[in-house]
Amino acid sequence: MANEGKTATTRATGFKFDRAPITEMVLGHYRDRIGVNAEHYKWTQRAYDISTQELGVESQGFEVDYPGWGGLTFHRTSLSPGDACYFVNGKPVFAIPSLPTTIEAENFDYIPIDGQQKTYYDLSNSNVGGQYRPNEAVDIESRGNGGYHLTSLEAGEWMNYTVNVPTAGRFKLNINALVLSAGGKIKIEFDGTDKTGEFEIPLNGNTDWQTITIAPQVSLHAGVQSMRIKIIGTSHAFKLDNVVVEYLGALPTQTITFPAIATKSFGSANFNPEASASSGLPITYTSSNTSVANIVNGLVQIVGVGSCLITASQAGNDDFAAAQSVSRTLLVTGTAIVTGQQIGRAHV
Ligand SMILES: [Ca+2]
Ligand SMILES: [Ca+2]
Repeated sequence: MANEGKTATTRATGFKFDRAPITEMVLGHYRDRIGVNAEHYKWTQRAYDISTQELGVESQGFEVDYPGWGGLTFHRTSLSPGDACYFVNGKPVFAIPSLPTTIEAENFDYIPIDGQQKTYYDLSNSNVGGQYRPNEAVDIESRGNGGYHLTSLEAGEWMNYTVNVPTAGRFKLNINALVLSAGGKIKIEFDGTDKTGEFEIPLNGNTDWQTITIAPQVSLHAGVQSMRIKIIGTSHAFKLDNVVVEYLGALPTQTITFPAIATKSFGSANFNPEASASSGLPITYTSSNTSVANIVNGLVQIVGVGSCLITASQAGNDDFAAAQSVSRTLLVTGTAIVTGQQIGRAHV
């Protein structure tokens, strides 16, 4: 029974609004793909915000696959309203590149409507090179070897590429560029986070196409995400063929230190179990028995007599892998006589 436990009924258990996720796809369409005025989708946004807050849309992940579930926030960010593709005979072929790989600069995301401010931002309205994607504004020239590159790169322009990172890790970013003059700069963001800083492309006397490392090591989280190339500094300072992403290795590990928890008496105040992660990132606690203890605002709240396991977790981020969780036993002694006074004390 491969599908046992994966029925809609099971997935909907505990949901306040079992159709809430549908707002996600609608919002993604109007806000990110079409780009209508915020006034026109404010109630959809409101419904989405509330359902996210109430249901934890992100945390449901693959377990819930109503139509539209995760279409925006799980698989995409609002920075990727278009689709990853390359073109054959003028027609888009949709495919999301998986890192590590080489991303051809001319294969920026495609959206069937005007891509300005959605999948790219280009300061000249036409494709001044006229090649490959003649109806879009990004400027593309032919290399003469069957390949293409971006030209007429001006300060303020950007191109977005939807990419997949199957495994979080450390990567090296290189570009293949033809340097024309000094002062050209490039920056690459992943999911809106600057990963390279403003890299100034050196005028090093090499007048041929060359590979230039713009970031010796960046950390990327796993998942489909936006890779956005931003052009800064001097305009028309270089032409761009591609971005070569190399895999360097896994993210650094982190460990959790979690001291034993002293025996508590029923009625003790909320307390911090004082686990810590070697990364310095915040710890998340869970309780194995919520009739003995709950977690409230990061503190353990004793609600009954008995024992339970308090588990400390750290899910990792762009810079650290998830830590191995550590559990400690919490023993609560005393008599669980529910009086007004004890209820009050238990919530101190
Ligand atoms: Ca242009
Ligand atoms: Ca341009």
